[in-house]
Amino acid sequence: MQVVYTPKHLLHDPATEIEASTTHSPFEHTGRAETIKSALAADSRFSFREPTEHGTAPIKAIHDEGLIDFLSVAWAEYQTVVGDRREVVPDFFYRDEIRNQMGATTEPEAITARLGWWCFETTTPLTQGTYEAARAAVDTALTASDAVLAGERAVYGLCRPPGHHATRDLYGGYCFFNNAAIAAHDIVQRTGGKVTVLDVDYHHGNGTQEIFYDRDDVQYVSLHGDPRRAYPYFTGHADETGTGKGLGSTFNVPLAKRTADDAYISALSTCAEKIAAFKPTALIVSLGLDTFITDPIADLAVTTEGFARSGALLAQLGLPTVVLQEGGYDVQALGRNVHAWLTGFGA
Ligand code: OKP
Ligand code: ZN
Repeated sequence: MQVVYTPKHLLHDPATEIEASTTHSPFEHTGRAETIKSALAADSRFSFREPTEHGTAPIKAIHDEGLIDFLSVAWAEYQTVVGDRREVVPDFFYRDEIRNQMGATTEPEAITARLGWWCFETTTPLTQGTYEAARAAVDTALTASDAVLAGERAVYGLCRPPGHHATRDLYGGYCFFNNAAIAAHDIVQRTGGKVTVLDVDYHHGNGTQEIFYDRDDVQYVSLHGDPRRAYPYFTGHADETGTGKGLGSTFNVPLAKRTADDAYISALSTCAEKIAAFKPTALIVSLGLDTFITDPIADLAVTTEGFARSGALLAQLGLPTVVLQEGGYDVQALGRNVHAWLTGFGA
């Protein structure tokens, strides 16, 4: 199996994360992608290639151009206004209710205000090289989908930073650009066929869901920790099924705490049936390994064997498949778990 990887992810390198009412070292760090790379490089069934540059047009097809412009200048502009900061985090999040009775507003001018305009939470710092790393993650996803459109059965894009929490207009949840959504839309544009994004990360992919919520050419299927207890809290409930012509093209399966292999595989089989019924021409998997039994920020109980079974089950769909890296924070086990999933699929 081809693996698309670039060391440019190292350019996104925050030292701290503001989460759970404290500041600590980030769960989403450079070592994650490096350990996955090493685990796959040790198996000759995987061959590595670098992403090619795809420019901003495929990103503009999914995200507000203002978000791209902001991310390209934000870190540097903040330094000139606030002073030397290794990482940049908003201290004021814009919410419509702040202007109740006063009418809508537009993007403000001050960099400190723009941060809170484009970002939705505190755990996603901007660093000096964040924009370049996020652009490279998009190129990684698009290069993987290029290879699948050129005839590869399945290709793995080692995207970092991840993407599935980024909405059309907002970044957050360790995500800046929605790598999977950008690749899905690109495949639809180029083939005229339908695409499914299957999101198996522990966290609901609120961004991917929002981007495709009213569309009938991209199906979004997700199984994740129930948002009644799990981040991102406000999306991912079973009754969210799409809107307008997209009604029925979103399918959410919230999972109970400590869900283990057998129950997980059974839920995944239900998802596979939904995918088969949609009849997509290609499948994108948002692959998060934070459903793992010892993941430090999640509470499911899937094992390495469960990941191998997941890959094998999805391979049975027989679809051209682009697998894109999202979360997974037990770094001791992460390489082994990605390897198990991909070899289960059939590396
Ligand atoms: C990104 B991905 C709650 C922790 C939430 C942010 C999680 C972002 C996950 N105490 N922190 O979906 O793996
Ligand atoms: Zn996650």
